[in-house]
Amino acid sequence: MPRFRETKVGEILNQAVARKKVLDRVRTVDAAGKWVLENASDGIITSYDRYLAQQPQCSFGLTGICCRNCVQGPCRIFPTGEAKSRGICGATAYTIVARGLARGIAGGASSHSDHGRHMAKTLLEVAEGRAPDYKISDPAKLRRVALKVGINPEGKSDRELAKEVALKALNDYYRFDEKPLTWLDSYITPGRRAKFKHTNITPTNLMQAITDVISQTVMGMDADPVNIIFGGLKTALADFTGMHIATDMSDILFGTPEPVATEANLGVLEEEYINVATHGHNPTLSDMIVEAAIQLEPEAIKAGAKGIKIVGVCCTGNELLMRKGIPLAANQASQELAIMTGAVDAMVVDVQCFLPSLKVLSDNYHTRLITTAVNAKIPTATHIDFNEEEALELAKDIVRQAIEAYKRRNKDKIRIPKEKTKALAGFSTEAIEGLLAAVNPEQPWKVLTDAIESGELAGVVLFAGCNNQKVAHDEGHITVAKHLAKNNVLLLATGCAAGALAKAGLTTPGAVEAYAGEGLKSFLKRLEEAAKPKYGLPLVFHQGSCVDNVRGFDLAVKMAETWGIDLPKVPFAVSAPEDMHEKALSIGSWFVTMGFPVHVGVMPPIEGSELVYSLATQIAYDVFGGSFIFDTEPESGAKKLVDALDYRTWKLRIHRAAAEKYNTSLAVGY
Ligand code: BF8
Ligand code: SF4
Repeated sequence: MPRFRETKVGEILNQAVARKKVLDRVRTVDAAGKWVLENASDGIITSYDRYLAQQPQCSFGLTGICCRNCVQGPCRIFPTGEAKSRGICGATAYTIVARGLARGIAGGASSHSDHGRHMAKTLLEVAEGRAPDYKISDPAKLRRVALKVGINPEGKSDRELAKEVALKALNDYYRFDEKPLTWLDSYITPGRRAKFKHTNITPTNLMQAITDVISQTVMGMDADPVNIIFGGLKTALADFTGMHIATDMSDILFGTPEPVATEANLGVLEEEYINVATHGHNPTLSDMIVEAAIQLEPEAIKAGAKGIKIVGVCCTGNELLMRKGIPLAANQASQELAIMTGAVDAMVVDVQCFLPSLKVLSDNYHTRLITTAVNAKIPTATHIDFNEEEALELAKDIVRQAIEAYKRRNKDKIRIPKEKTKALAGFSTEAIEGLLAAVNPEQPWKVLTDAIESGELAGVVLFAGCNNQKVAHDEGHITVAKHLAKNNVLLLATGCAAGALAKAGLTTPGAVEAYAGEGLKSFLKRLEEAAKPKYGLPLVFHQGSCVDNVRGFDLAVKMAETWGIDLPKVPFAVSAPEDMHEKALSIGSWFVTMGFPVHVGVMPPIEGSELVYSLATQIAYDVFGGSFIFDTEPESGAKKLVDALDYRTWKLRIHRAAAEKYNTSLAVGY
């Protein structure tokens, strides 16, 4: 039976103290960002200022005990007072907190699955000849994915196969046959499959998993917090599915990433060039912008510029960075600062994580803000309805808007910081396998698992997630990464975490020398000597955008398969030191159900219920083998991650010794 220990109030993080600390904090540790805020702000209000203006934030909202699920609300829960301790309908704190969390997961799952469906639809359009500007760039990946999801590629042309794969992916969204989702079932371990079946959280229809949890949490429905949270976890597994579809389709269309070298931070903007910032998540738009910029170079030169420079912001920036070596200008919290350099001629956004304030901000400059998605518009911004059938023409329209804006530049307002760093990216799980195979071609992943068993490495940690104004921009990511590197943890990163670490120079070989412990250094050196990678190996392996968290997951599965154990025993953990978006909630939740420790550096609104807090931190561990580690102090969060890895590695070693002694396989009795 799951253990439930009542938490003491004192054990729950003290929000009042945390809040006081964030008010006194520095805004950013990003050198270029700091420079812009100090030298180019001209009194312009940014999210850093708006965060302060919101203080103090409501403690009911902060702890999740405010409900607006019906029009009788808002209801707030007071710990004392008979009538006040329940909402008007009688919902208690644990019901309200659980509902809020489950709905947050549904928000994240909607975003990722929307993204995945768009990519699958694009692949279908390519296969049917309806998206002439795109192609199947990676037929080998297409065949790998086909085999993985149970499609026989034999004797089929790339387009025939692409159609079949795309339809099978889309089928995960719409079917009603009550079978587990293909893109979940094909990638998880047998142990996880059994666990999800046993706990009744296997989703069978991606869209339904999202609508089910919304229906489960409306007024007058489920009041049982455990049942609600399990509904949320089912939705989180649907999120995983949408993310894996997104990554697979993107690799097929645009290529599986291979290591590339480029630069990161606001210093990548160049005054003599027309700067186009691509921002959002969907590579179908940003990829075409790159192509349009190449074709329109003569028009840019005619306008007086040296050429067109494309830079990335947030996750679409990561997509371009890892596949095309396009420099990354900013992550989530520094997106406004990019415009404040006065050198961005157009910022083009697609979906997710762009700020509505960008328009007000860009009005202070010559910058043209262009929205492109039918479901993501900003009032008074230029809107160009992007679609894959006319992709290149529309991308050219967008780039031409940038050329026009360039002619209206105000030179007095251009203040570009010098700060930028070298950055390596493109470490897909396939690319990492290639590096390991240079050491051991027969059993590449054994190179990694042996290094962990021997104590050379402490384990693997994947950095995920966002920036959050509640903490100093990028500080959490950098602090945790340096601590883990010193403790010989192999580091992977995606999303804004990867952006933060890239801007801080941690995705370079130089950072290995500066920050890695002896074991990590020797491990990376061994790979380098065998594989001779063109750019060397970095301290942190940049794996891509947020949907690419599935790459880290796939890597953990490879480790589990090599050892012959299930995921909760693998020394692999996740850290989101600056979680912000509902997508981060959802990703964290599915990593927990997959059996991993997940460190979270900014408290989600669940402290209002000790029961839900305990579910996330204790019961999850009992049921799934993974759990949340909430810690708002980066150093202390990092220490807990190392402890969690050490515990798993220690157990592995003991069982290895026993297996050798009794000549059994590792997993027996374990
Ligand atoms: O999907 S890490 S702030 S940009 S949600 Fe958003 Fe968070 Fe950044 Fe990418 Ni992910
Ligand atoms: Fe209040 Fe219940 Fe309505 Fe929520 S659902 S707002 S707790 S009455």
